[in-house]
Formats: sequence, structure tokens, C-alpha cells
Amino acid sequence: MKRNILIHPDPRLKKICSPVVDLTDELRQLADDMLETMYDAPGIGLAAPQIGMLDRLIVMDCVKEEGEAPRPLIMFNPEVVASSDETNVYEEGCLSIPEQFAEVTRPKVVDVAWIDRDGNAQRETFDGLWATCVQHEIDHLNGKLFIDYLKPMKRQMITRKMQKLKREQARE
Ligand code: K1U
Ligand code: ZN
Repeated sequence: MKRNILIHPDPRLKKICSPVVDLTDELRQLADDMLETMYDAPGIGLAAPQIGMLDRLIVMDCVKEEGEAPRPLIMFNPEVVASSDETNVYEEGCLSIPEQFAEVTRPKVVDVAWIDRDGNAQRETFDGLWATCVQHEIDHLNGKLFIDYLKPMKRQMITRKMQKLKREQARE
């Protein structure tokens, strides 16, 4: 089932999410719903707080080439366990901040540990867009948005645009 994506500013997007301790069928269903919501948006990642659920759960699929097999990833309790000194700049977007993009600098390569849909511990090295995306999604679990990396003036400008968008949507 497709879920609604929250738009910034929303207090739920600023919360620190709780670790998943018991991997229930309900949480597996939530993960599946998040993938459906992400592909439908369309996006390359989604974090549980973006649909109002405050669990440490993210989904991603950064395969962009047409014809290439999709690679949906479901990560419970994802953690960056190592990151490179080398950085990468990427023009990021966010499904909770539609149509706004800005350059963010992050470590280029990260090692991430997580629990998969079957409850198995996983660890993998991510580079390029995958590394950018997984860091962006883990930030969501800590109540951090990509605009928090920007200068206050630019952040405020984007926030005002989003407030206006939400007012317009409420009138529809
Ligand atoms: O977390 C989110 O809001 C999803 C976000 C992930 C992200 C994008 C760019 C850099 C870092 C993280 C998005 O998916 S925004 C949409 C997007 O980037 C995209 C949509 C369709 C095709 C390709 C990219
Ligand atoms: Zn986002």
C-alpha cells in the first residue's frame, strides 16, 4: 500500500527514530509499503519518518540505468561504521522537500551495517550515489534534512517555499 509522504516543515521529520528491536511482520509490511511509495514518487530512497513512522528503517534503490535490474534494499537499524576522508559533492533532493535541490558535501565512500528483511546482519561498502543516498536516509532517522547543511538564509528560503506549498495544498 502506498503511503503519504510528509512535507517539511513537520515535527515528525525532526525526531530521532527508535531502533527496531523486534522484526515483526508489521514492520516488514511497512518496509514493502515504503518501497512501493518510493518507486511511485519516484525516488531513490525513503526513510520511515517521511511517512510518519518513527522507526529506524530506510529503503533505497539507486539503480538509474534503464534496462538494469532494480536493487531494492531494506535496512533496519542502518549505521555508518566507517567513512572515507575523501568527499563527494552531490546536488541532493528530498521527497519531503519537493522540487528543491542543493549541493551537499559528504564522505564519498561509507561502510554501512544493517539488519535485512529476514533479520540477518549485513555489511556493505557504498560509493557514489549509493553512499550519498544512504547517508541522506540515515540523517532522516536522526531528524536531519539535507537543508540543515545549507547556510541559514538558503535554508529559510526553502522552508518558506515549503510552508507556502503546504498552505496551497491545504486549500485544494
Ligand atoms: O529521502 C528522500 O527524500 C529521497 C531522495 C533521496 C536522495 C536523492 C538525492 C540525493 C540523496 C538522496 C530522493 O529520492 S529525491 C528524488 C530523486 O533524487 C530521483 C528521482 C527520480 C529519479 C532519480 C532521482
Ligand atoms: Zn530526504
